[in-house]
Amino acid sequence: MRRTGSSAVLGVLAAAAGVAVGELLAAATRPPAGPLVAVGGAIIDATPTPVKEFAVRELGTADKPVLLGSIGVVLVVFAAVVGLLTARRWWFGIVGAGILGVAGAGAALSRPAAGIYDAVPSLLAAAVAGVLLVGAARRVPAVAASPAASALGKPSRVLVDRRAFLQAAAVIAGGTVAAGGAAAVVKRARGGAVTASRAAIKLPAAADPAKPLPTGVGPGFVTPNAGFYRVDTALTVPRIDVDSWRLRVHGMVGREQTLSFADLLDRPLIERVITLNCVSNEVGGPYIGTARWLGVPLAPLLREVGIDPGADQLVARSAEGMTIGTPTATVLDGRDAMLCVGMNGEPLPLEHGFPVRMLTPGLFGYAGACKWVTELELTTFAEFDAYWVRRGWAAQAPVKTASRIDRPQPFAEVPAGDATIAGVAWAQGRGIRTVEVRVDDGSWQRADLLPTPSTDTWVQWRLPWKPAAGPHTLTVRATDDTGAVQPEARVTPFPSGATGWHGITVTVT
Ligand SMILES: Nc1nc2c(c(=O)[nH]1)N[C@H]1C(S)=C(S)[C@@H](COP(=O)(O)O)O[C@H]1N2
Ligand SMILES: [Mo]
Repeated sequence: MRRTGSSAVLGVLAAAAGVAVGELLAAATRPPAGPLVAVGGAIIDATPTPVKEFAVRELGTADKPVLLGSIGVVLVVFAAVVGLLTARRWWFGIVGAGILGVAGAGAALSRPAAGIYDAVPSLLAAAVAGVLLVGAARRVPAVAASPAASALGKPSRVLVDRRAFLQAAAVIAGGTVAAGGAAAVVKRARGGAVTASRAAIKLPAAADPAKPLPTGVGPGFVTPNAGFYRVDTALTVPRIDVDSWRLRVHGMVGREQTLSFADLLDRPLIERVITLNCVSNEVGGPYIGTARWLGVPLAPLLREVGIDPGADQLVARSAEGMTIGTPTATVLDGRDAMLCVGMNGEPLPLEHGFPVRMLTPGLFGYAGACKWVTELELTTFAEFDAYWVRRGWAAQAPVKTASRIDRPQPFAEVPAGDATIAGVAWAQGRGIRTVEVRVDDGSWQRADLLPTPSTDTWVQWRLPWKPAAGPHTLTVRATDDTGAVQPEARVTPFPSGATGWHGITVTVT
């Protein structure tokens, strides 16, 4: 059998075995230090903003599997080439594995909250891959050059013993499957423990509950947890043990304070229906949802620790190293900024920040809604740029007045007769005064607004429509309660949120 093919395969198998062992060690000790997750996280943090915007827009939540898959492809190609080279010079195997080890260890050490020990899984992965590859190359030596080829004067093909190759490949593949399987089992057990502790949580009733939704609220006003959009940089969902979770409140404060989950639940809780949306949402996009949130009001908690009057920024830090900066004045201005522990009647789902996330009504998520929060630091905007601000996004990020058509769907075929155009509009904090819809080049018609519990949520609207047959363009615009009309001019989500009217075309048949 030909040496090129066999040595490429041995290279890939050795790399896979190394990664599997590294992942196993990380899974059992420090999950974020796993070579794949560490490299993926480092790539996400280093990705230029336009590329990240593209990924969020085009891939949505598939961005993470796509990233991990791409890392896998690069690794396979690299390992195959190293395998080929090692068949010629054994030390190529050591150099190749070393490069991977340094890359993985560097990535792991660059992760927020990393300790020196986080380099170990990647270094172990490299050691295992290097030893296996060099060992396999020795056990599967070249046996002969293909005589037929040399007789014809072609460059000779080097052959290896098929049996020796299959044996070496089977041993490495078996080890990979065993280590990979064990890593999966350990990860699952850890995840299962967190899921179980979440399920065991009994959230207290709110001291200040949300009023029942006003009658006349339409279906879909509250977004179910399973359908709530998710946007974050976490390649794997952080799994936080609620018993050892702590929130440290520090920085420019009178008295630093550390709270446990039980401490939070001991405080009077509020419950509010609030709409959250993402600055990356395109006009008409899906990154918006409304939930009934249960949590601790933030303003009284901050007043207790004593805020230095100069501290104009509250920086929330999360377990996996996100930083989100919120103007202190915004948190204290009377709105329901809160530390959420519950979402729609259950503990926060893991994806939405379990056990605790921040929420600031009226601000885009990246400026007020840190998930998996573990630290609140009082500081200044002059002193510290939060994660997205460092990448060029606006430091001040109030939501923009916007509206969306949900019914009919774009390009739908609408039967002639009585139809309804419907959707949502939002301007959290300000409230929506009117929503208008235009059919083709007609005049703006006022839509009916359905009731809302407060100005912190979206507003559902609808407009009866008796369409004539043929294609039609529908456009919507909202006016908020300050009288400001949603701007027509289209701007991109970067750096402070998209603007522009949402328009769709439909065909009436
Ligand atoms: N820890 C952490 N918190 C985060 C983010 C993140 O990447 N990491 N993303 C923010 C952004 S950009 C948004 S829009 C909201 C989304 O919250 P959701 O995923 O619960 O809908 O979370 C915010 N909080
Ligand atoms: Mo966002």
